[in-house]
Amino acid sequence: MGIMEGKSVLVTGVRNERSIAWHTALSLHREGANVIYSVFSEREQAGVKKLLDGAGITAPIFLCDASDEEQVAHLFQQVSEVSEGKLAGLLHSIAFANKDELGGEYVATSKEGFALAHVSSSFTLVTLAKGARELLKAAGGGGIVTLSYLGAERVVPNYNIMGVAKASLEASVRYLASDLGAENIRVNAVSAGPIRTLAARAISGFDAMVKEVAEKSPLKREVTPAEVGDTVLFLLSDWARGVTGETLYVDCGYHIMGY
Ligand code: IMJ
Repeated sequence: MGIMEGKSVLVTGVRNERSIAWHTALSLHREGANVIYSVFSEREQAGVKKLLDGAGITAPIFLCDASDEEQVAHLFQQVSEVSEGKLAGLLHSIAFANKDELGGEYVATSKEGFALAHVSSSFTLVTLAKGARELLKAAGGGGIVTLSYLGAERVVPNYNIMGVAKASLEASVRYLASDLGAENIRVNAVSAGPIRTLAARAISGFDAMVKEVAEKSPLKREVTPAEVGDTVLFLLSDWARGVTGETLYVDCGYHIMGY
């Protein structure tokens, strides 16, 4: 009997087989959850369908641009219909910034790029939490998890505007946890170590950086998306029923090191 047996969980942000969201979904399926997918584009919808077919799983895959509040309202109508009006969990795995602002000096960030990164990467958590609230309440409470990165707290070369947006996201986790706690809705972040996903593709010097982080980390290796997925599963599950407002690092211990 899996810990998520009979529970519905909405997973956003799957883009391909390397996505942290996909590995979280695999952990959730393994523990018996009914996973519902929300993706950004039709291309990703076809991609997730293929991944599910390959794994012998059938699940609903809805289309939604989470930065459009009307589309999010429509998404939760559809989610309600396939989940008997009850949701046990939500994974927010969504971020976007202008590619040309993920490099060079942070001081060059444009007003539009600043707003875009915050709306896409941080405000979407607020919109999804608002949309999921009634369904989570109907389930007697549940978990919301988002994904962050060390660049929220420390200066990481090239991360720039995304670091500032992730700082906003982590603060938002705490305010949402405070608002929703009385309804037994918990809100947490997982801060993953660097992983070669689409979100890290073509970032200059990324491969060398992943290697160096692995060497300096207590566990002396790279973190895997499956390890991040299992930690997200834990935070979504009743095993984490006493944990809210937290940012939990899954980075082979890298962030504890001083040098
Ligand atoms: C991204 C940029 C710069 C340095 C980076 C990253 N490091 C890591 C990432 C060190 C680990 C990946 N990451 C944690 C992200 O949050 C990535 C977000 C992102 C990536 C892109 C690339 C393509 C694009 N826009 C993006 N917006 C956000 O056009």
